[in-house]
Amino acid sequence: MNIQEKVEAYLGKPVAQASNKEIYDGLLTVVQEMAAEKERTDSKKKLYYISAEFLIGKLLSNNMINLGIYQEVKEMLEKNGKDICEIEEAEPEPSLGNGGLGRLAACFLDSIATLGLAGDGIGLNYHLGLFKQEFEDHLQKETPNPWIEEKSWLKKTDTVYPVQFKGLNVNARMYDIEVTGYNNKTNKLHLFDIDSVDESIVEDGIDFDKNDIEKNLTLFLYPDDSDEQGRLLRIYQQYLMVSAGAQLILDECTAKGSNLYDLPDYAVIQINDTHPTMVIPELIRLLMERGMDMDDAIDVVSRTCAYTNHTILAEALEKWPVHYLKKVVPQLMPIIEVLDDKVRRKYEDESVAIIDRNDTVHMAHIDIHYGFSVNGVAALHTEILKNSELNNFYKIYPEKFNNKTNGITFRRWLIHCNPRLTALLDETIGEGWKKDAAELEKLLAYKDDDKILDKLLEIKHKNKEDLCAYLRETQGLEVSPDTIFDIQVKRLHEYKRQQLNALYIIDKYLEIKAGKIPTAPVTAIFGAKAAPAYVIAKDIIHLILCLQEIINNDPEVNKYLRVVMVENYNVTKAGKLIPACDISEQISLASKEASGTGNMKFMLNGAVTLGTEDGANVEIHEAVGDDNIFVFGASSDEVIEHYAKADYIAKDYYENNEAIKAAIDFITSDEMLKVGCEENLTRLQNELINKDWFMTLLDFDSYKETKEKALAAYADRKAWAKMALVNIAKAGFFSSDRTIEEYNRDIWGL
Ligand code: B1N
Repeated sequence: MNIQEKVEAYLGKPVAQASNKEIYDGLLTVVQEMAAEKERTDSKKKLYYISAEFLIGKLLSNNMINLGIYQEVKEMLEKNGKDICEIEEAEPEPSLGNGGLGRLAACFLDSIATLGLAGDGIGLNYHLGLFKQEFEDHLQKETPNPWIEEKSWLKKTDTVYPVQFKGLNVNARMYDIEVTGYNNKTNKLHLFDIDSVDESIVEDGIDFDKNDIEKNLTLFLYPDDSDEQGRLLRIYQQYLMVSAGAQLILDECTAKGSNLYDLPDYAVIQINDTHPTMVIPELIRLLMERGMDMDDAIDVVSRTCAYTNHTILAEALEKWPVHYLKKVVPQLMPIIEVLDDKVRRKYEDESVAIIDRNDTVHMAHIDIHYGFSVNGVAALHTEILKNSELNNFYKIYPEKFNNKTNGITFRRWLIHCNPRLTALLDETIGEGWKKDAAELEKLLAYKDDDKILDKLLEIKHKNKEDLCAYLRETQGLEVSPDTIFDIQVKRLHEYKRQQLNALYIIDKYLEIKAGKIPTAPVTAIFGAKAAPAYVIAKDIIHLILCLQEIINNDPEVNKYLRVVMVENYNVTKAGKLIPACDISEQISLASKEASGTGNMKFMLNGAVTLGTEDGANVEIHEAVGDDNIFVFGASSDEVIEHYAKADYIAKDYYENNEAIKAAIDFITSDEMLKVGCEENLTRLQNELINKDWFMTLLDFDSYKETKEKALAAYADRKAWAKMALVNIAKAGFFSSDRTIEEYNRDIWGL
């Protein structure tokens, strides 16, 4: 049977007569069957990538690309009067992640399968995922995001593991999602869940009874943790994931013949940030339950687990009070105490202890002492870990530390999201780059080829037209593809400095009002969700939405400047925004963005970066050279020194810099208060003048100057196209296939 026949056998009617939703269900079934046929069975050692987040995005098209049937299906649909893009619309997006960390896990699963490695994901099946963002009165409102339908990629299995909390026993059931490799075998993403979870307890936005664990355990990803109940719930979630995951790992390894003393020959566990850290004491506990003595168990586990650090932000490094752990998972505390005791006996240094003097457990410290590898996610980040943040650990275990610069899967972030550019690459440099991303460099040979440069500009313009149509349909926003698309999309956080971009926009607005007409019209596009309890982040969203209202409705200004805040930014929207971008805003305070991966996606799609020397921007800068990137701002060394000396005073900048003062004053101007909310705007203004922990004002002048340069450079279309070409050609290093090859070579040994 060909694909059409298979789909029609499922539907019981011709494709031409079926609805988009029915066709989607039919294709899902066919793809699932094909994926299952390619399941891997032959490996002794397997990687388990354990993560609280897997931001996998919609799966239909990517699976079809990986299975090699995308083109065939697209043509079959066309023949039947259907459009594959409309079929894609019928698929709900699973929202099982916040941002980069979760998306990285998804890119890694794709690359692991593509490289033919045996590696499965372990995570949680959040019914309502991360909240859905809606804008109301220029404010973010959170609503549930149900994504699991009658027919879905989740396969319910009969695998169930008992998980014990204090005073509560639950059964963790495993659901599987097939992970297809590009022209290769299929791995699995295992998501655990409990049957008793009840979506009907959610009321009024995303509020629910935080005490009713049996009903709420896997409802949401990272429920509001601004109160103790929320934080306890997070521990419940983490333990459900690691306990069920650890039981699965031990069962699979024993089934393959492991006697458990040789566990490291059968399994390697990559711990994605500290959220799954309890897998270490839990494995030790389970091995002891199966008869191993404690020292052996600790040794076996320490040779099986490896840890990835994704941030140096203090507030993101998890620390749990002992009394929280005792309330939820008392069985782990005696083990954690022994782990701490061993560390204290060996090292005098209080700063490397696991349980500190305030009875707080430092999760990252467990990972570093009792794992065999510690990696950062970009060269600069790893250097900062070694030389400052984790220096005391680096001195003890220099051999454990290594860098693995992040990467992205080109299947999703080029082949699927930018078919026009994909076709141009295929025509000019062949298709080899799809398997070996380094081959993109062949494009450099066309650097002075006017025909290719024109084509690049034409593709970008068409992608911008598509985005304009999408913004019109989805949000009723009118923007012109003939303006410069300047895009900043990522989670909202003060260190990422969306507020710096917003201050620039105010400055520009005031200039235009004063009669200074810009050389080129710009559309400033944002997309960002703020954590529900992160007040200042939500205030920044409010500021941007107010600016959108004021600027877009001002006929004097909107010819030259428009602001777009995309609602509910997610993987699907990223796929539409990134191919249409001219300038990629990567403007975090140097030293704070561990890596960034959006920066890589934009580069790959021919955008030019405007960025600080932070995270992987540093490596992008090295790859493309000074002429093909716009770099500004204080260096990470300077920033680290400011923090050490505590000598950055925002107010000095406010008082001594006219442009800064005018922009900040505008936040609570009459115009703003007419559309916005005084409480939010005043709070944000105060924060910027009196605190500004992420040094927005420090970099304002240099940001403005460099951004003006970038906007001016855009006018020379040929020169700009050349910059785009170099960015695409040099993006090969940022393929997650390269990253995964390095993980395997240095850490996993599969
Ligand atoms: O991980 C990404 C990096 O590219 C980003 O630079 C980094 O910010 C991101 C607590 C996090 N670090 N830490 C988190 C996520 C959820 C949470 O509850 C921390 N996310 C990152 C991939 O390496």
